[in-house]
Amino acid sequence: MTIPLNRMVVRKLRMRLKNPFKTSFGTMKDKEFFIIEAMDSQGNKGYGESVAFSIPWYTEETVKTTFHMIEDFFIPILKESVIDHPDDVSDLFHSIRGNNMAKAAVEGAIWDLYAKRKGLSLAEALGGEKKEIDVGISIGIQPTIKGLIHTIEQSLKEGYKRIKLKIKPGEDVHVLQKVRERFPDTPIMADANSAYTLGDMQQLKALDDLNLMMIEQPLGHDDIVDHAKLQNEIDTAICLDESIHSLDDVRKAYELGSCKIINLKIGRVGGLSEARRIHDFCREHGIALWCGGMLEAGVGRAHNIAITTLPQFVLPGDTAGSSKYWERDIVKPEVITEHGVIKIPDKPGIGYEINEEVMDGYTEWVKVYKFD
Ligand code: OSB
Ligand code: MG
Repeated sequence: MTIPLNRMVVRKLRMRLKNPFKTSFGTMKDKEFFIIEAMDSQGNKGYGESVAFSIPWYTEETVKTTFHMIEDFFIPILKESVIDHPDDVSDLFHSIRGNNMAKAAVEGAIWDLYAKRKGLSLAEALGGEKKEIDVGISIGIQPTIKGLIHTIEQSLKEGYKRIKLKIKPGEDVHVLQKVRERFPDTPIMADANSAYTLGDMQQLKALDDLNLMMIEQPLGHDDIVDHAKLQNEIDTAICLDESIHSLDDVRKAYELGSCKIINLKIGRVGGLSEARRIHDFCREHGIALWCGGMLEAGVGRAHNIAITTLPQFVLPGDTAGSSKYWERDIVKPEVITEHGVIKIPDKPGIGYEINEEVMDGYTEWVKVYKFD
């Protein structure tokens, strides 16, 4: 049945993170993003959230390119099209190269709208069956090792199922050795955000001795060849993040042996439909998946939670509760992690309401696009 789109709304928000988040590429204090609303002729509303950062240091997209793509390409395409199923959206956007995060923000709103129209939770609409999901925590680079160890202790007390530590050259082996001494058996992994090359083999081999669950994206953001060489040299599983933009990238990485694990981010792969296709491939080929995070507010967080209910998400993700990131989140109830577990909401769509009052407080501007 056709989804009769009546209008779309693009809302620009800016939220201050509770704590600045430091990675190998830089430190983030504020999150700027868009909430996309898709409304049908009955007044049902679906929501998506964009995840590109203000500066293109994770991938090439930015907050400004997101808006340019959505306003100048994706909304005009939708105005001229008939959509029967959210899977149609990624097909319609296929003629536009790249810009996956912009595509995903719009597609996500239509997935939520579709699920609400069907009276299904987004998790159910995607085919997910888990009633709760395990979550880990991603800890940014800390000023001192003592502070880092304290943060890890706190996180373990709160029940997070695994600890991910950001690393960069110079703040890697000696830090992780100290952490390992203090937490010999804790599931710990490291994320380098592309900060190394094969020339850093000595550090990479030293990391290999620390019994890490995995090393995430040690090498180039656009590389899968050197990662395959590295995976041949080390026992620790490599997990790819930045290099995976599509099912085709997953297939090639699998064929080359570039990784054993994939961090799936809905925005990076262009939306939930492609995420589901990747999930199915990984299930068939025994590649372990987990859902990464982009410091999302509640809407993006809800989408991550929904996709994680699919069965091949076998490792804890980075989607912690709202209170790790925000003084107040834009959804009600906020996303709550208890004992390292998030319970899947069973209401239609994303399963969280928009807290309009809170969202208005973070809104810089709103633009409405009528579909008549
Ligand atoms: O590489 O997974 C990453 C945050 C910003 C940019 C890139 C990454 C991250 C995280 C944190 O690791 C994920 C989260 O807690 O949302
Ligand atoms: Mg990463």
